[in-house]
Amino acid sequence: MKRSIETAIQTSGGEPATPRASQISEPVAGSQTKHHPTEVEEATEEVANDEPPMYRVVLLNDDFTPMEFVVQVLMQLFGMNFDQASAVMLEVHHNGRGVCGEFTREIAETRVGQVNQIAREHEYPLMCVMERAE
Ligand code: TYC
Repeated sequence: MKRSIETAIQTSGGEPATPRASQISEPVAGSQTKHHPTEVEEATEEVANDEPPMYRVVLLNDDFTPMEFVVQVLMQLFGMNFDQASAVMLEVHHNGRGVCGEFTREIAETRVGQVNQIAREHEYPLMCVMERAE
C-alpha cells in the first residue's frame, strides 16, 4: 500500500530526544547536608565540561526542490525512515526551516556539504546550513 506524504506524517510518532549528561539533574552528593554555600563560594565553583560543542544541521525551504527528493536526501544522509523524513520535510515546507539533527562540528560540516552537493548535482536550489546548538 502506498501512502501519501501527508498521511505518513499524521501517523508518525515523535521520538523523544535523548538528554545529554549535562541536562540530567541529579542530587549532588552532600547537597542535603547542613552546609549552605555562600554566594562567593557558589560563584567560584567550576564544573568540567568534557562534552564537545554540538551543531544543528538545518534544512531551508525553497519553491522548486521536489518533496520526494528532500525525503530521499533525509533518509540517505541522516538515517531517517520514511515517516521521520516526511515529517522534517513538511516542517521545512510549512515553516521555512527544519532540523535534520545535532552533531559534532566535523560531522555537521560533512552532512551540510553532502546535502548541498547532491542538490547542486540535481540542479535543485535546496540549501542546508549549520548553527551552534544551545
Ligand atoms: N517547498 C518545496 C515544494 O513545495 C518542498 C521543499 C521541502 C523544498 C523542504 C525544500 O528543504 C525543503 N516543492
